[in-house]
Amino acid sequence: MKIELAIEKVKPHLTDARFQHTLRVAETAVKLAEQYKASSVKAELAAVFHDYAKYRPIDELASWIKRTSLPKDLLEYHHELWHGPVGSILVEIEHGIADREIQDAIYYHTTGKAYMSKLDKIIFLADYIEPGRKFPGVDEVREMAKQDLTKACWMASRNTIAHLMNKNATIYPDSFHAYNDLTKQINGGN
Ligand code: DGI
Ligand code: FE
Ligand code: FE
Repeated sequence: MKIELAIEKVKPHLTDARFQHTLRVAETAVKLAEQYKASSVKAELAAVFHDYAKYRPIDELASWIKRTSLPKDLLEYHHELWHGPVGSILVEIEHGIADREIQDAIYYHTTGKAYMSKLDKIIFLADYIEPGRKFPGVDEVREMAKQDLTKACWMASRNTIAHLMNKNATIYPDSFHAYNDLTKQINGGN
């Protein structure tokens, strides 16, 4: 799908603020793809659709999880975690985007996972460091993103888990799997 059409398809599903965020994630993802030699075409398309399902009603998201092969344990965790996995399915059903790499990057953009591909890392990181984000510590991650994709993802994963733990939130297993795997990748250790 051409990027202009993708943007047109996504816009009505998002608030204006979320649409602006999406455009910034796309711009950031393209830069990271160029820098780290991934497909900027796939990065841009995945970024444009990454929050596609964000504003579906909670019961519709739950219904997609129940009716498809998505893991049922998602239902035991916060509904914020559902828009990535459901979005990865809806882009295919509603827009014919049947590209596993793009769909995985959409699927895992919130939590990450073990063994993230380069495209998974780019979307995960772009969502975290896009210029509108103001998380504590984000500038450090932005700096690291210029040097080392994996280390920057590790910092984003660590910051997100630490933030969630400070709020006494539950953490989805994939978030821990991402952190553990990225830690091994940067340390080579355990
Ligand atoms: O959709 P966005 O707001 O652009 O960003 P996102 O998809 O990365 O994150 C949505 C929210 O999900 C954000 O507030 C952080 C939160 N989150 C990420 N991992 C976990 C999580 N929330 C819980 N409860 N558990 C997690 O493992
Ligand atoms: Fe999201
Ligand atoms: Fe996002």
